[in-house]
Amino acid sequence: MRVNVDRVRGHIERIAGFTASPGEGATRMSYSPEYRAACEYVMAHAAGLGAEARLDAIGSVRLRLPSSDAAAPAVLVGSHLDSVPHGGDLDGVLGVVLGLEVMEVLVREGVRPARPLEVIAFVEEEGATFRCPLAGSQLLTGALPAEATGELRDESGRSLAEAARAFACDPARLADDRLRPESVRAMLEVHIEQGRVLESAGVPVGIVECIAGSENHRLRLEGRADHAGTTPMPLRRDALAAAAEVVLAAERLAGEPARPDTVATVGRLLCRPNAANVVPGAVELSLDVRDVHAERLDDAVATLAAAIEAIAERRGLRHQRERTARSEPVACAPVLVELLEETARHLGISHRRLASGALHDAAILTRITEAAMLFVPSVDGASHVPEERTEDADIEQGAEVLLGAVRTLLER
Ligand code: HGY
Ligand code: MN
Ligand code: MN
Ligand code: MN
Repeated sequence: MRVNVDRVRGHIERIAGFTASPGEGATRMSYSPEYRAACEYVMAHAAGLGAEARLDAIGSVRLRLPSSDAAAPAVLVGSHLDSVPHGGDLDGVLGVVLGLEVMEVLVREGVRPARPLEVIAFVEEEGATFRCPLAGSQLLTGALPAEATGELRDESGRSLAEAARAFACDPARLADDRLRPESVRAMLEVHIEQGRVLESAGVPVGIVECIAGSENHRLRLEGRADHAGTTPMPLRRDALAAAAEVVLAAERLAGEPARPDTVATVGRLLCRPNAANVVPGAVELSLDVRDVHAERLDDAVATLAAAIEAIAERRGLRHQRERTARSEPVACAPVLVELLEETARHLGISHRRLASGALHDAAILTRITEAAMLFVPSVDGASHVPEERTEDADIEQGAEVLLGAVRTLLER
């Protein structure tokens, strides 16, 4: 039996309706009412298929298809349901609904696999609430200690543990839900590419060889708020002017030819007091630096830190920089990369290898099991925006490769 792309598109459209910004993209923050609605939708569908469907200790969705050996290490298919603010309908959601679709095909075929198939939607993948990308998969694999649930806090100061408890989950039971090497056979994640490589190559399926690592920092620049009319320019300690130099320093550094895989972004900036006639006294900004090579990532962060120091010094500002997250660049499991290639070849589906500049839960799962990723093309490379789109034909081909690879892993 083949995947049913209309069923997949139906799931995507239903989940797209669970947003705090209707008509302006997907805004589905972890633990929000929209997030709950999306979780309940996929859990209800999986339960209808006869799968066990639940929220785990920290609010990730866990869908488990019964097998002839319930204790055997499971094949995981996962991604995420949380979004960035005003994001697209496919980022993360595609990987979850394709896991659900694979489950549905197997159930409709009457297959009782030799080992469990578990579909997971990891909570807080984007890090848009607690400023720590991949928080859910890091907590579930032990990449982050359980104590971090009490330390990660949102803008209101609420901890991830408090948010999970308010979501009727029990973070104290995290150990029971941990993903361990002995309980996992392999993990596959299907995701939109969010770039332009596949579209420009005219190839429907990407097989990811390596996933970039990243460092996230919170930088606070403190100068002096002053009257915008009476403060002479040479006497100012303008925190926003300094922040502007930092933004340009990050852009220049990452654009150096010697750093072909480095990217750096200042995506958030808070200015105080943020009034037109007051020289900005303090600015808080986010730094997101990435590379597929760990030593280059380290060098880029160190170079940028030195540039920030020099800017603050020259302008007489105080500054505090705090690292809020780090995920290491990883290689996907070669044996799974080959399995995905073999499956695509067998299906006659055109494919190519590529790197991922985006972070993914699969990168965290490489710590405890063989993990790999499939990409499908993003129209015009658009992602993290409402215009995010992928053609049905590409979704269908990616889903067929996933189904074929999962069938193999369930029986091996
Ligand atoms: O930021 C990322 O790379 C991913 O979308 N969380
Ligand atoms: Mn994303
Ligand atoms: Mn994603
Ligand atoms: Mn991902």
